[in-house]
Amino acid sequence: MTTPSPAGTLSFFKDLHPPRSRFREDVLDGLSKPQKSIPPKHFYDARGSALFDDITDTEDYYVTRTELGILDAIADEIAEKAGSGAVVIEPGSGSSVKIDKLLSALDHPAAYIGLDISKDHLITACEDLAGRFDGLEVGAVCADFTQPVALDDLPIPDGKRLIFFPGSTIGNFEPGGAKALLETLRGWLRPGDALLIGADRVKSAEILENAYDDTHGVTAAFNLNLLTRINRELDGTIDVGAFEHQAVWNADLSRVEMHLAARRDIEFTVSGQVFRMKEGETIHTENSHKFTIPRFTALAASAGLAVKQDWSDARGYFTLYWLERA
Ligand code: SAH
Ligand code: AVI
Repeated sequence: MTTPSPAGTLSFFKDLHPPRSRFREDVLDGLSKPQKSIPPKHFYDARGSALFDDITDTEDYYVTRTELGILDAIADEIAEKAGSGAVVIEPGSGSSVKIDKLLSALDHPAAYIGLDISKDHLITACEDLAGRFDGLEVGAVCADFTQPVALDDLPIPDGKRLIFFPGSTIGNFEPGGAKALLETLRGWLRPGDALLIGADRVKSAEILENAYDDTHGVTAAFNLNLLTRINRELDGTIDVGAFEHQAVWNADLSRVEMHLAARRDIEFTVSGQVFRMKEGETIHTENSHKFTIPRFTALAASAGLAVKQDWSDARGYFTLYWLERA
């Protein structure tokens, strides 16, 4: 067993205070719609972030393992393209497992900046990273990347920027939102900078549904934790046991949908507001869009980004794209 390195020191931490009140608004709005829904960014309280990490270790969730395999295979090429002294910025960094591979491959990266909505998880992950990479400047930004984030106001060192957006997090947005997010990321790029982004591919319904309903029930726990979070933070009275996790491949919209389905007729309150659900009615909690290469290329182009290169695994499960301003 390796001994973990002691936590390092951050060169900066900036809290842009993703507003907690949005959680209340989003939940109350979402539960008031005919098809109840809650945006997936609210999965990531401390427990949700830890459960996501556990998902990535399950056999059924092929996504993380596959992307890590591609990163291993292309490490030298990426290092060559990024050049020496790159400044790596990772939105939705989570626990930053993939970043170890990328930073180890790069030639003397100058700095790493992690940006995530899940504050404590972000700080711990970035401090750990600073402990592992001696001499690397590590900054952390707690922000919601669906809102404007002015990178120029942050103490980010000069150097060629490599924005690293792995994990197919882009797939968690509907087409309009995905385009808007890519436009935000494009706004962080200057001429010569690049965006390395991972996007999961279309494949059989069976593989996809198993990936989002793993046999150990970790994804179910991740989904149901949203209700626990509502009870804790929004004074909710939801009987979590009255809900079950569902994952369904929607071929028409090319996405896996996650829902929380009521097992029986149920009534509950959130922040004093009363909600009723019929047996079988669902709360739609996440979309995970899957892309063909041409589809993703077209999405990138719609946001003013050109695919300069792409790499896939042998099974064609997942693709990493190198994008630059078109
Ligand atoms: N990059 C990691 C983690 C993916 S999980 C990987 O590839 O495995 C998605 C991450 O994005 C989580 O850490 C979550 O907290 C973060 N996230 C989700 N929505 C976000 C938002 N709107 N703004 C900032 N971070 C967000
Ligand atoms: C973070 N995101 C890309 C994951 C996904 O695959 O859509 C979140 C997730 N939901 C269930 N399992 C994993």
